[in-house]
Amino acid sequence: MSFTRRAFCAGLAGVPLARAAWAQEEAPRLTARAATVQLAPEGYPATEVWSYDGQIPGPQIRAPQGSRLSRRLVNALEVPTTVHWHGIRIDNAMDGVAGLTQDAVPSGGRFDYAFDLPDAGTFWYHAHTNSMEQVARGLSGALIVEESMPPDVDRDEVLMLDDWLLDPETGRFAGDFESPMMRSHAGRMGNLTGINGRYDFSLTAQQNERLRLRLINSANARIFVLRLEGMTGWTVALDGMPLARPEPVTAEIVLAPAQRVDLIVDVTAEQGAPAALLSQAEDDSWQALAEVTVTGQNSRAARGAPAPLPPNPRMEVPGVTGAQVRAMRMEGGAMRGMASGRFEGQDMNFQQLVQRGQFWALAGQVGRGDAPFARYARGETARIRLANDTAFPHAMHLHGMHFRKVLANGRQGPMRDTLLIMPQDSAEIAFVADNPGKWLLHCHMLGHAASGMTNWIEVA
Ligand SMILES: [Cu+2]
Repeated sequence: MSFTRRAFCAGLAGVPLARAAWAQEEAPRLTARAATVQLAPEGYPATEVWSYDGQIPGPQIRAPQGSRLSRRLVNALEVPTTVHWHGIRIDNAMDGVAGLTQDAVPSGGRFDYAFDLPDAGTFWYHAHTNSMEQVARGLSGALIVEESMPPDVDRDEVLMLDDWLLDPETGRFAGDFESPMMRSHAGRMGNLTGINGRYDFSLTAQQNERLRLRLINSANARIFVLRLEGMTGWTVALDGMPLARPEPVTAEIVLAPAQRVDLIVDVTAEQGAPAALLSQAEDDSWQALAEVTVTGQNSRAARGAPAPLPPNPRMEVPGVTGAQVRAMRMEGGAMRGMASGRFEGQDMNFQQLVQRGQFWALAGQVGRGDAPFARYARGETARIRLANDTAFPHAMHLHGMHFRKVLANGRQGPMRDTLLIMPQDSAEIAFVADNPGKWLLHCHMLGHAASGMTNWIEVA
């Protein structure tokens, strides 16, 4: 199954936003509903998606740091759903995890989300009820929390990277969302990649223009490996959290599912010269994921390295040396399997687990158990050693708090909420358990999360 790239008229179809209906509401609505969207190239059938407000991706939400965000989720789908506000250090009751922090919102129901935004940065929101299927069908959008003093850039562009597994004959989502093959291997990979709902997303820019590019990987399982062409850039934030100092982009940018990277890039290409965000394809060739058409020259001369973004509050992780290290072994999946795991309160061997559609375990626990992996006193420094004993990479995401990787010599990596751990690799993460509640720690390859790679912690 593949798509051919066809000539077509460029430009995003204007999607009207109904605003008048909101006027009387306490909070603006975010409606989860079916819609028909042209994801495949023109000439192929349109796709029935599950969307927020009829758009793929959902509406871009922007709010100032320190403000309170409220949205009334209206569930116009035929299935229950919830919204998770990924990366926000949020009030636990607003985290959107069905069965842990709230009941799923039934079809026809609604739920009022309202929470503070302590951190500026690039975040996103997505379904967290049967997320394997619901995110794949389109239920995600960008959530941008703006600094009070934004960096000196000419433009701020949000790029939601995604892939879709579509049947070219019908335009429908292809394959079985429960597919054991996908769940036990790398996950559900699309046959069409794109940005902001377009397989042929493009930008126009001038030479010397300075852009802030907020990249969000909203794919179910795809790790994007990216390069800049005709642009030089710096990484200024990861998963929304500013780096202490911008780092020049000198190598590939690896963006695992759910991860974000904020880049500040200068367009160096002259008019007519190639410029693009390139993505490495399965055959290792480099394809333009976003073409940048350079039209003329910006009047401003090329600038030096950008200043760091202002830090967010509570970015230090003290007390790592004395903190108890808890081991979380990641195991299972095709080619490795595992001896046994605990599923729904029972110890089972791998064959019994496979019969139940389960393939993975975190610390011996298959799927979310009744007891948390660990309980932390509020304010305690937590330290978890994640060891990947599987044949696949996993993007481990912690809800409610951000962590730092513990490096050699007492150093710490950048603060983030999702960490890619390669096969046979391990990583230690540390964080201050300062946000009370029940928080998931799970793989963001969503098929893995649905088939065992979900655990949780509790902060009292
Ligand atoms: Cu995984």
